[in-house]
Amino acid sequence: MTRKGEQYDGAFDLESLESSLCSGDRRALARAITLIESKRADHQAQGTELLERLYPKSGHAFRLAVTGAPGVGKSTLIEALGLHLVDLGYRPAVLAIDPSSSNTGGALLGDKTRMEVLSRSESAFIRPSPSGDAVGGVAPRTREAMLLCEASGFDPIIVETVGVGQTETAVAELADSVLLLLAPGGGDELQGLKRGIVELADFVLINKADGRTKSTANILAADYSAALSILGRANDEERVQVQTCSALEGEGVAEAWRVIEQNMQYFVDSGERVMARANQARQWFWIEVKELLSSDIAQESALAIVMSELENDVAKGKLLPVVAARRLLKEYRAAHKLG
Ligand SMILES: Nc1nc2c(ncn2[C@@H]2O[C@H](COP(=O)(O)OP(=O)(O)OP(=O)(O)O)[C@@H](O)[C@H]2O)c(=O)[nH]1
Ligand SMILES: [Mg+2]
Repeated sequence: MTRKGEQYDGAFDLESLESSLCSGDRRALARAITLIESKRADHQAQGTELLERLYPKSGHAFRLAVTGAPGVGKSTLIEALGLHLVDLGYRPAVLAIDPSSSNTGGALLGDKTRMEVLSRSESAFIRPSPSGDAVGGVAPRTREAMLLCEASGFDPIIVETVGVGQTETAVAELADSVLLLLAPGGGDELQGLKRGIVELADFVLINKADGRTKSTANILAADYSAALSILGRANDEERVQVQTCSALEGEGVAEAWRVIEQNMQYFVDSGERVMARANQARQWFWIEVKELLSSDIAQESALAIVMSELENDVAKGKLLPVVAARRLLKEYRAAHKLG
């Protein structure tokens, strides 16, 4: 195959991709994210090379996670917030992690998630990421995508993720601040508290404070404020802020941003960002080590039979998962003569 053919076949010209990306070209950024998300070995190698080159140019944006139950209005809020940010002169990037795609492998995004008005803005970048089967609702390559957005000059980076179980923890590890969005009618109204959100969320926003749900939203906000002031953190500055908004009508969005922005400023001025980046990098390293190790073990053909036997025994309840895992690791070490 000719070199031209290889290019056509999907090889990327890294140098021109890098320079276009760094000049803020949204198409180049989208292509770079496609590259790092690709499962092709040659793309993965190129993707890693690109990330290594861009790593020194990343890390300076504010990383905000927006989490909450399905349908509370995360995408609607992010669109309203994004438009407000553009008005203020920011260049926001939105990475929307779509859980519905885990079975299909492709993003099945509704109109709202596409954030059509915001996506028309030259100053904004929106990218849906299929979450795949990643633990915690964070797409496997969300961290890399975030770095690419930063290198491309986008700031802040907003990550939309559905709050299910472990998500908040996974998201808190990658974001500087976590905004928990709630809405009336969620059934168990104080659900966020139960999931330990006091430790994880920096802001609580009660959405849909409009029309028929306005009064319930206000009651919910008062309940949360009261509960958080009892359960909350020791000093006032660190206490979780509770506000109401209507993402649909754009009410309360600027007010919410004002609080987030203050927090963001403090984050930089106090030197907390430097510490947060160090922690995030450390956590990321261990996540990668675990992923690499488990995929290495899973690909070990000599262990295929042992692995499926152990898995079956675990599924039948005959063997404790932790015992099975230890046994597998022992076999792996023996196969590699690791003592
Ligand atoms: N009344 C009212 N409806 C809203 C508001 N914000 C969002 N909605 C509606 O709530 C529904 C869900 O909104 P989305 O923004 O898609 O919610 P989401 O949290 O992103 O949903 P998922 O991504 O599926 O988890 C849509 O029909 C919105 O129009 C609001 O402030 N007020
Ligand atoms: Mg959404």
